Amino acid sequence: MELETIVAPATPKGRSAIAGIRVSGPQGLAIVGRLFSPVASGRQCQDIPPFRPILGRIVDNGEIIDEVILVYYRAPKSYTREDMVEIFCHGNWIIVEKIINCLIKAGARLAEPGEFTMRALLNGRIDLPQAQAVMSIINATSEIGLRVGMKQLQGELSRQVEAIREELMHVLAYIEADINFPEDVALEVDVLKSRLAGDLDKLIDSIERMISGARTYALIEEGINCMILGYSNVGKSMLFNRLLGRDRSIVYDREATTRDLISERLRLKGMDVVLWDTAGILKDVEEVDAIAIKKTKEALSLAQIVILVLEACRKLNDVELDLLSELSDKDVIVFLNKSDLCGQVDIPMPVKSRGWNWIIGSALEGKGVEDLLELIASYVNRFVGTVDDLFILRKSQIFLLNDLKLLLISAKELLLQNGPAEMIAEEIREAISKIDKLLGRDMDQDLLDMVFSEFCIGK
Ligand SMILES: Nc1nc2c(ncn2[C@@H]2O[C@H](COP(=O)(O)OP(=O)(O)O)[C@@H](O)[C@H]2O)c(=O)[nH]1
Ligand SMILES: [Mg+2]
Repeated sequence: MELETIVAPATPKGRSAIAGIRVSGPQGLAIVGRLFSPVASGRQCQDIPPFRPILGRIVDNGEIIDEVILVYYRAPKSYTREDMVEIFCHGNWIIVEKIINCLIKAGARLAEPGEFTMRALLNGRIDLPQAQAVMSIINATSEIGLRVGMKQLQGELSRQVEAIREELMHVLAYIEADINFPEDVALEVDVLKSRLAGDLDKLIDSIERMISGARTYALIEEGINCMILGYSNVGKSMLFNRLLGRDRSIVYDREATTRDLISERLRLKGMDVVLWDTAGILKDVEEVDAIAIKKTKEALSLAQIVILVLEACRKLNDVELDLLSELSDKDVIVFLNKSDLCGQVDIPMPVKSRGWNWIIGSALEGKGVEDLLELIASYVNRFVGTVDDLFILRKSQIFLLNDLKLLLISAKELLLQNGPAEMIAEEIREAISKIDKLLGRDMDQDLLDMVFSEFCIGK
């Protein structure tokens, strides 16, 4: 069966100078040829030269729909490696829809989301990590996100995964060659085994690095969570409003004013941070206030950065001391608020001893707020790391990497415990098949569907 020719808008719905429409498939040029008439006289659509912009008209039943520029990309030198045509018309959605409808009448089919990129993958021009990079480049919300996308599009992740695959093939070759390690444990075999185990260890390390880099990347795209926490009435909501630069959360001189978790996005040096205002932590409260505090504590596990608000002019109370110890594994910035109320501010001992950064300020007067924003930005940067540490993978692929890691751990243990070579080889073969899935070689349709369902149409 011949592959269908697909069509889709390549630019977003709306008004613009120019809009793009893409056609891909073996019948691409023929289908477009039924509507397109080049302005240069005497030229037939069939002999349109490739890779050159051609001015012409899209005509349907004698009616001129638009004047357009058309570019024909001859297979395999196109985005999909198929014959492709791109039509650039005036950027009015009515025109775009009309042209697409005409192309459908002429024999094309409307593309599914991501179908062009899927074809590029199926035709071997890119692999799965590169296809995902394409989507990330379109969707990135941060400078670093874009750079990671570009790195992955150049094949960086694929190269690293490929290197792991090669290494595993190497290990497999050794194990298969000597499928029965001799019973009279020769010294050489032991040396070989521990060397192979060492190799596996290194691979496990690099897989862990990828998993954590992919998790961090996902967080960057979702927005890094920064949670304001503290006792009641210390000025959390006022500080929250100050950081946002607008009056979002209610500030009131009474306990438990804030009950729901309130979150807002804050753009900080090119990164999205999600800032959370929370209910004040109190002891021995009931009903709705107890629920509010429970919610706050549950949300705490999602926070990458915590801003602990304390009152600059009074000693820590028991609740605050407890809270401090609950935060021991968090990245904490302490904001000593209401410093306008006293002359001298003493930094509480437990804050000093934890080595946390602190800022003396006043939400009321706006003092220390700029410093706090700077500090949050530097925490975000530290959390993000560098472009080299980040990878774009979907959850299902992170699961694949995790399976891969477990297989290698099990292979390593079998190796060290003199397990049967067939079993070790089997684990490694299984691991290699996971890698092929990850690279999109194994064409696991479920995985492909999941990845491409998130694409926009026309890509
Ligand atoms: N003097 C002074 N009062 C403040 C400051 N920040 C907040 N307040 C007051 O403290 C009270 C509680 O503030 P709020 O933001 O609702 O505290 P929350 O319960 O921690 O959210 C309000 O009356 C605020 O006006 C500050 O920096 N200085
Ligand atoms: Mg509040």
